[in-house]
Amino acid sequence: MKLIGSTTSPYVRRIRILLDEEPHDFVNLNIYGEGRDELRRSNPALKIPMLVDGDQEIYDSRIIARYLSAKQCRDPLTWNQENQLTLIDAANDSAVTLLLSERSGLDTHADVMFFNLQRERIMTTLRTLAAMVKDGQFERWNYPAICLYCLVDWLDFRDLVSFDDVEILLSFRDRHMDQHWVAKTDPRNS
Ligand SMILES: N[C@@H](CCC(=O)N[C@@H](CS)C(=O)NCC(=O)O)C(=O)O
Repeated sequence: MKLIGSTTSPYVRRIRILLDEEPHDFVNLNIYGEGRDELRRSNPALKIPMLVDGDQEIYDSRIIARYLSAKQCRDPLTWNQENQLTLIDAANDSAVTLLLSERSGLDTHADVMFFNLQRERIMTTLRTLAAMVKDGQFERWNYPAICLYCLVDWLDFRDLVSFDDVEILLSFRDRHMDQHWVAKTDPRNS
């Protein structure tokens, strides 16, 4: 198996943590620089992660996780867990949009509809996820918990949001940060 991604992407990190000790090659691409040609050859959606398993290519972290789960004969996620992933992805997608806008020289703090919508979505989803953590819904270290970890740690790493209202998310992150593959995939060490 080959995982194509980068060491800084939160979507790639979830799959690296999920793969754990499963034998695989990891291809670390700079998708906005010298790795872009390889990305173009690998995935027409021009996004990471993607997985190659023999002749089978799989795009998108959510589908990769489903593929690995089916391969390992694990139970599918419940509908509530699927909803958790949707919230995590909504916040993550909006945060990636803000980061790319910043890197394009745009003022993401400007009072304009597009940025207001992204910031509003990030905070409504983070507040809901914080309430779920408080309610004990992320007690088990499973795929949704891994995704939440990667989101929170990446938002903190990129300094994209204030955690003032949702500090419990940082406590959740801190409880898991020493696990072997979590520590090994810390984007700060890449
Ligand atoms: N839904 C996708 C999102 C993946 C994604 O947005 N990855 C980012 C890197 S963090 C990316 O490839 N961005 C490229 C772009 O937006 O041009 C997934 O879960 O895999």
